[in-house]
Amino acid sequence: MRAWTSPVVPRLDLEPAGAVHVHDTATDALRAIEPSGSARLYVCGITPYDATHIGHAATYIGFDLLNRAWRDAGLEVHYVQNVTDVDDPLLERATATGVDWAELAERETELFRTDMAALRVLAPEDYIGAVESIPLDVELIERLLERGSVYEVEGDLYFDVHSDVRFGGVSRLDEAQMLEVFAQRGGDPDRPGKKHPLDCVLWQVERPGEPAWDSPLGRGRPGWHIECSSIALRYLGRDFDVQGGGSDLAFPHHEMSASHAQAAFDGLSFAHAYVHAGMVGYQGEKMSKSKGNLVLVSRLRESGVDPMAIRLAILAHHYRSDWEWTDDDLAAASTRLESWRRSVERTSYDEVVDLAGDVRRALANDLDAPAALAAVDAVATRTSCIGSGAGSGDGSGAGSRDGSGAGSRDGSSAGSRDGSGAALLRALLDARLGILL
Ligand code: 5CA
Ligand code: ZN
Repeated sequence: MRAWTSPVVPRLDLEPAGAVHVHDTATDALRAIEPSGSARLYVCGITPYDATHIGHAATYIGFDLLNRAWRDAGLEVHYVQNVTDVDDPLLERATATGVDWAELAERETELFRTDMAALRVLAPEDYIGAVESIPLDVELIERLLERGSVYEVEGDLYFDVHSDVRFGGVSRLDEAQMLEVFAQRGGDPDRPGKKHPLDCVLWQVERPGEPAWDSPLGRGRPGWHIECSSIALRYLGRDFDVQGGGSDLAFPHHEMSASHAQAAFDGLSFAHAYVHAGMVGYQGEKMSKSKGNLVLVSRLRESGVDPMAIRLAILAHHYRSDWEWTDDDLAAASTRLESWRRSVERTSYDEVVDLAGDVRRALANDLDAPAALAAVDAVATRTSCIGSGAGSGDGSGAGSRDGSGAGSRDGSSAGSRDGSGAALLRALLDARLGILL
């Protein structure tokens, strides 16, 4: 599947940055992620039945910080993201609105691409749809069948969660907690005929009125979790660096995806670390397509909001915290963006070199964007005081939106050790925070 056009990341004319530490749900600890060779990142993509909301954007911007941090450390990054372009909620929405499910998926995926490009999120190298990866699912399910991890209930194929001795190791929930969450997130704990309530569907036989594909497993369609196991294994290989998504995916989705892969291959760890973004709420509840309490990125853009203000509003919250979107977030971000744009021409090169150290340290410490923003604010405040005191102009040159000062076409940053830090500052904010001044 086609991804979106990735923005060019300026190379910083500085020593490469150090290792990044991120919180791993499986060990509940900060871990240094030091990939060997190229860094391998998988982030669960959208189910395209409605438009991108601020919660989605926050999750993808959170992982974009990791992608950018790795690149700044001199690593090549292989980033894979899926699109769940066939699944129950998508089919239900299509039926309810009388739209063809495939058209709905394509329309919302295209809108997502436009939103991601506007927010300057780096595109994945491989953007893979659930439908196009069905043959990979079938191959993995056949392997699980050979290993005795699969059984049948009225034609549907189920995964025996206890065939993976490490089941439970990603989310660290106990069985009672798992059971509660499983039912809320698409599971069917009470279906008669299952060996264990937590066992999940791998392949379901064709249902009337639903799309289905021919396969050696019979005509049907895959379950949800196998999609991310098979795509990650095929495109990133075993024991890749980070499996990411929102915290609502830790259980059952990431637990099941990891277990499918681990049951299929002896001694395999699916991912090295499992990283989860917090949930964004709105009007007192988790922002979600099913509840309909959405603030849509596309609608904000249509109303003339600068996408950089949306990105900055999101970056003001730590990726791991749960928070609630309000109009104040956007107002504060717009003020901040203006202040940065006013002060950029007034910064000295040495000042930006120091700032780069602070920004990189903040982001290396579990992607602490709020601390990075505070460091930029401190420089902006200082320079605007100096600037107005010295009468050095109104900073109108700082607002140039073409990014021409941020880096040369080949992506390397310009900078003059004896003078202005404007070019390096633009390049720093662009490369590390995805903010184009
Ligand atoms: N297609 C599956 C993953 S394989 C899926 O969960 N799709 S989704 O459209 O429901 O969510 C896409 C991503 O946004 C997931 O990583 C999810 O965890 C995240 N997400 C959903 N709602 C929120 C929210 N309110 N706040 C933060 N992240 C969210
Ligand atoms: Zn997924």
